[in-house]
Amino acid sequence: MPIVDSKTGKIRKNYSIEELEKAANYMRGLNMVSLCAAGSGHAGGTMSVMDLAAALYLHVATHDPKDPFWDGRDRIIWSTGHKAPSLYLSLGMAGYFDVEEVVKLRKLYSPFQGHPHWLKLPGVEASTGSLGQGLSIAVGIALAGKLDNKNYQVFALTGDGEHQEGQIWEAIMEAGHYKLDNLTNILDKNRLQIDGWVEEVMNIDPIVDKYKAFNWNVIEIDGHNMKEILDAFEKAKNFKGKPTVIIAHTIKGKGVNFMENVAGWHGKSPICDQMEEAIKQLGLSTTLDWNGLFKKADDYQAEATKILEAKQPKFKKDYFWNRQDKMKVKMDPTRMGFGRALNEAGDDERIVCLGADISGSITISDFYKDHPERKKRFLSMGIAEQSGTAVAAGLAKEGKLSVIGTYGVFAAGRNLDQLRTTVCYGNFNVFIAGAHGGVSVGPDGATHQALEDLFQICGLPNMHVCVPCDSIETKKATLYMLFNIKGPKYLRFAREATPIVTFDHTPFKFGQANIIRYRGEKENFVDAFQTFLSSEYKSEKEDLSLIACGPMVPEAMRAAWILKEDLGIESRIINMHTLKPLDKKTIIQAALDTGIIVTAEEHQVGGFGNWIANVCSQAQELYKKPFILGMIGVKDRFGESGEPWELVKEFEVSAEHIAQKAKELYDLKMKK
Ligand SMILES: Cc1ncc(C[n+]2csc(CCOP(=O)(O)OP(=O)(O)O)c2C)c(N)n1
Repeated sequence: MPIVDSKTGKIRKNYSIEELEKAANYMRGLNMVSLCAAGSGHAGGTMSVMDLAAALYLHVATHDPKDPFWDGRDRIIWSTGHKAPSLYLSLGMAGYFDVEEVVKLRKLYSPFQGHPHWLKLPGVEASTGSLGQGLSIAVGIALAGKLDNKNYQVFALTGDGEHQEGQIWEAIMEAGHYKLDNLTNILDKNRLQIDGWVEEVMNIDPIVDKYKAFNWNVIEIDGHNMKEILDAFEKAKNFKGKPTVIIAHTIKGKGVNFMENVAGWHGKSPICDQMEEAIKQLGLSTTLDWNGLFKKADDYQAEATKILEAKQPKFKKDYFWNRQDKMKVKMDPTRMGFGRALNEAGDDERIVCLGADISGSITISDFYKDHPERKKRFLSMGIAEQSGTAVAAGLAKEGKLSVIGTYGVFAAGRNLDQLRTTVCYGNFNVFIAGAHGGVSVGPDGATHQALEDLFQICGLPNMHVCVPCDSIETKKATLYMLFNIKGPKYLRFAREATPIVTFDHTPFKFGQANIIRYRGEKENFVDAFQTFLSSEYKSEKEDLSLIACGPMVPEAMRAAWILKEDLGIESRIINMHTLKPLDKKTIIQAALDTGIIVTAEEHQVGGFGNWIANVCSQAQELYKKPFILGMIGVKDRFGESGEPWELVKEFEVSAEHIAQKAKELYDLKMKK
């Protein structure tokens, strides 16, 4: 049954095969415009799945766009959350909202998050983005339907790369075991994932035999043939006693010749020329008003910027990065330092790197850049972070220097038990790279923003933790930890380009903080500061201390600039790159010397700050000394989509927020 009026049971709209084909094509065009307006997103997979999406939402599923929570509706779970735009376009076409609204995709405050969030957009059934979880949600909903004797059908959309996650197979086993014939899994088998062909990254075939062995009904179709799609859904609905998987053979990037079957288009959005060409190829040049849609997106962005800027702390001038004629800074993502170090050190035969299908973006593949002979020591694990982590432990046990890396959210959170029991309890020499720490991953949104990883990681006994401040320090930290730390080690770095605030000759001693002092404005930001190893620093009786890690160190330095130039306040900046073991002496000394500590982290507040507070509260030296501590961090809320620098402001972790907090505490000290 198609789209219905839940009150009367009447059909609101029924699409013929031709109309469905036309709708899918139009959705592909709007997808191109929305991705282009967003400046990021996933072109390949959204295009491969569009015919299936159109069929499901406009013809197959029973639902009422005017009553998104109608109990009689079929439930659809977009397990493969990065294909969010295809879901949004389907909902829009079905009538949940004006489909053109989707051009607000991935922008700050938008309901069209980089990955779907069901609490932001009615019609979305579950929040997804961490691959491999959606099919389990669908199993739960199907079980509830059985328990309550409800007639709804449950659909899940999954990817072939996603089938490398162990959890997918747990869900498949559960659905087979419980004979969930109210569940249909649509497998978008476009044969590509991020690192290349699924077959080469981590083969999932023979997938038909595997599903059959797990007690599923299997239907194979051409996922771009609308008649075959509709027939398959009809057969699935009528099949009793087993869940059904529709294995849809598709083409990644379908409809645009330069995107088709090209892995590089997985997580990329078209630039303007490419979008125009795509629209032409889709035959939509005269029907799709992309100029008007762009204006809509720009107007929305202008409004969001206005709201954001109105909330920011204000100072005498604009101290933001590179807004002045002086204090210029160069930017480079910290992740680059990790890649450079692996590239430099990679000849050491003991090093084995494990890929988790995002190898380029986290730079772990730089290990074999210009060194094809090292490829045999780069082992692709597919999208299977948990097993990969335990594999790394096995390699380490046999004397390898194993390095595994993925986004921090998955490296720390998804793998926590593997890290705890296998890596840390066993005290294995495993290097874990937690990439895209903080809000750095911007428009991808909450599911991909590592804001809790330090809570997860720092509490593990035997773990060593380092969060370097720029790409130069990241390289030093990688090399040091790789060769000199024997045991579990976690290096947190970021995706977005952040200021370079050190030199090759700047001291870096693992476990010992650096102290940085602002000396006055210079042409280059980095020259305006002097850096000391903490043991070589003599107190200058500063007014307060700012303790930061990672890319918050440059923010703390900028805060020191603001505090001095705007308010005449002197700050001691402490670059606490090593979180575990912590340089307690330097923290206590800062509290004694300045009486004020402000911690700054690009993380849920406390992941870093609580450790500093913990040291201070247990320091006998501080007994009877007046002392205040404030913390800057994300205030107990999930991340969201937006440009990284917008999010730094939105989540109140900018230099301006540090300076504001520092001033507040300074005023308190002065009152005493
Ligand atoms: C748990 C987890 N690990 C890694 C990622 C990053 N990631 C997003 S999409 C993707 C590849 C997905 O491949 P596939 O399922 O084949 O999707 P398609 O190629 O059809 O887009 C990866 C690794 C993620 N979102 N979740």
